[in-house]
Amino acid sequence: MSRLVLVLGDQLSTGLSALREADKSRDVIVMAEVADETTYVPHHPKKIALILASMRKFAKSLREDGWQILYSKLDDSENAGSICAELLRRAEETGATEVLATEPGEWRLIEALKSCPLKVRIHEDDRFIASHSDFDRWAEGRKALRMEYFYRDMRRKTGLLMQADAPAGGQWNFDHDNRKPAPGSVSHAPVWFEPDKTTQEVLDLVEERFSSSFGTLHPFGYATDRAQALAALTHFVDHALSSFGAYQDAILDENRFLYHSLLSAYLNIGLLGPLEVCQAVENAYERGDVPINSAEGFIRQIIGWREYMRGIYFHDGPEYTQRNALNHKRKLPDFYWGAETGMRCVSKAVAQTQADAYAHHIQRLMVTGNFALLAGVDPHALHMWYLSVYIDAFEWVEAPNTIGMSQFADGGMIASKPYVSSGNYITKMSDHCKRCSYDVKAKTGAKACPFNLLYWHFMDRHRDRFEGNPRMAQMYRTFDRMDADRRETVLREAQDFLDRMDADERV
Ligand code: FAD
Ligand code: DLZ
Ligand code: SF4
Repeated sequence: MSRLVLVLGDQLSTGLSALREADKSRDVIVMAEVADETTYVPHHPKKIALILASMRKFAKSLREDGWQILYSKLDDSENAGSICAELLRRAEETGATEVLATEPGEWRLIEALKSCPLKVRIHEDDRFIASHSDFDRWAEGRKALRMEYFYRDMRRKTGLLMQADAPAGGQWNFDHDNRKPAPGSVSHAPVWFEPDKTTQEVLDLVEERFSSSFGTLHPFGYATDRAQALAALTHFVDHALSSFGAYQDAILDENRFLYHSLLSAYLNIGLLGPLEVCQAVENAYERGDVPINSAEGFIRQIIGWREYMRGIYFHDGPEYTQRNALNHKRKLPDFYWGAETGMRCVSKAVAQTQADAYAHHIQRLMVTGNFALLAGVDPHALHMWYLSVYIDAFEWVEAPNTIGMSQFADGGMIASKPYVSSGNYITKMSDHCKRCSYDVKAKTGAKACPFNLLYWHFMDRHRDRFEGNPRMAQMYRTFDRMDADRRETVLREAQDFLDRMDADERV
């Protein structure tokens, strides 16, 4: 009796655990474009296009490799609309009673597979460096789950940038070399790919079905198969990696990508593997083509942050996305969905997100994330926004970044202090402020940068929680040294700003 082998839209890797378990001569692969997955959040049209085009091309390559595949397109008339319903339909068609699956990257879909009335065997997704048990073992008995220590274990485990037992370059972490402000200009541009026939068909379908969603579909240049993703990796290593480290935290008004790799989506849907990406970076370092701060900084993002975030998501369980330690309840302002705002940094990050389904890490963390945290936006609403609008967003990686790192809504499981800053940080790392309708130097008054006002509002309303945090004590001392009238003015103006924002006035 044949079995069904489920391959999801972010499981496009030939070494997938369910495929390894399957028998090419008798088992049948099921791949399904379904309404439920394309609409559970209002995904950016580019994200839907990336996934559907990559699914179709991956299915073709599996077929050429001799697999039997039952593939459902989104507009097939018999399409049952959800992963479980498609499995049931295919089980009836083939007589299969058993399904081999690879663990999905979201609790929502894991639960759906578990409650699907078929025998579904879920295999761990081992396209990661740390398994669930590796992470649980590491976490056991620790008071704080800090990324840095986890990362060192991952360096030892993979041997990446290791010289015997010691880290290459004599240090584990070169982050202090990776904080250069915005460079005057950037010589590099990412590589884009002309849509082929398959991608064009998907673009037509997505345009017809999802054109009212937030996000611009055209031009579409993301890689949609492994060969293209590998070309994007090579392009990054050859042209951008050497400057990646130094400018990792910089933001430029006129350049959306700086020296970032844009590889996250390809990694997350399985077109690239984390180890091969890190090995390409390590090779460039060993050839002497890139400095240690770039190689280490990049590898840390992948075997450190990426693996750690996944570990936290699965370690903490399905309730993680509901956490709201700071009890923030404000609705997400309309300017996250493209309404006008005078805050140049925010409007540029959102416009870029709308155009490319991409913004780099510091824009996500220190602009849109920082603003939401300062303003007290409901972290779950913000989580749904990040999950919708970014090309690389899947809950296992998006939620810990949003709920934990960016919003401190997990109460400090990931971050030892909230990532909040006034306009100072943004003006140091970017050139936005020169073109803003607000004045970053103004601390009060009609022109005062809202980040400056809201920073103190945040500190004031969370004094009980953070005053005792040694990393924040200095800021409380600064606040307390302010003249009482000035303190009162700042808080009043911050509240006034929030009231106007809540009333949907242009701020
Ligand atoms: P680069 O700057 O070139 O970094 C290299 C790679 O490192 C990335 O491709 C990515 O795989 C990995 N990486 C870097 N930082 C992180 C991180 N914090 N967590 C996990 N991996 C990391 N990343 C996602 O992949 N999906 C998300 O949905 C996502 N949501 C985020 C939400 C918020 C609020 C924040 C602050 C960060 C989020 N990130 C997410 C992490 C990070 O912003 C993106 O991985 C990165 O911007 C992707 O662009 P890039 O490929 O050019 O990355
Ligand atoms: C994100 C996504 C989208 C938009 N569409 C599909 C789809 O039609 N079929 C599919 O198998 N997967 C899709 N995906 C990816 C899934 O949502 C993803 O597997 C889960 O969110 C778990 O990470
Ligand atoms: Fe952003 Fe404030 Fe600078 Fe304007 S002045 S760009 S709001 S940090």
